[in-house]
Amino acid sequence: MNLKSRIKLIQDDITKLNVDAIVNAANSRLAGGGGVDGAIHRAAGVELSEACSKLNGCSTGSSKITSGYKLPARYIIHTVGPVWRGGNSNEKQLLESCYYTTLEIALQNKIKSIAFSNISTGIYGFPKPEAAEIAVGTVSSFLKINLLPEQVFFVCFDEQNYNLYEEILGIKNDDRLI
Ligand code: AR6
Repeated sequence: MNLKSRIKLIQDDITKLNVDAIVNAANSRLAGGGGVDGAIHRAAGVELSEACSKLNGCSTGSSKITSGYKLPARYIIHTVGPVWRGGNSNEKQLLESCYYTTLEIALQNKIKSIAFSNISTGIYGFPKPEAAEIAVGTVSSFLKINLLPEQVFFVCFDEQNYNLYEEILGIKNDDRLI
């Protein structure tokens, strides 16, 4: 499968997706919160909070895996994005590390399909254009040298992110999935 057919763009609620793993934009305590994290915790149920509380947190730029519990997805990979502090606090490298460490965990767990939320681009304030470039660049480099995951979905909730990814990925309107 060529690189282009392994990457898909969708505009949807990530909690609804029937994929092997979804990627949560978590905080370092893995304590649940607002945004996509809140939506995932609500949809997965209380067992997710119990599992997260046993993981000893997760540092910024790192990722940890749990079961998906009540979600259609089998796994959740929780990654902790950087808070945007103006751009001189290693934010770009840390965001790249979120995507990379998540993909490494996906590979170790033989995950075939994975859906990423737009890490750090909500409450954490990372500029969306730069975040989208980092997401697509890191995922593309990883897929070029690894057979798994076979399929990566970028899941955009807001129109601005969707349009940015559409442009970076060079997707025409007719290629839209929804
Ligand atoms: N499905 C897909 N994407 C979503 C959904 C959803 N249901 N809901 C929101 N988004 P954010 P962050 C998008 O704020 O910036 C939490 O409190 C949203 O449009 O969820 O990494 C955590 O506990 C945005 O583009 O994550 C942390 O404390 C993207 O998800 C903190 O927020 C990420 O926005 C993490 O902040």
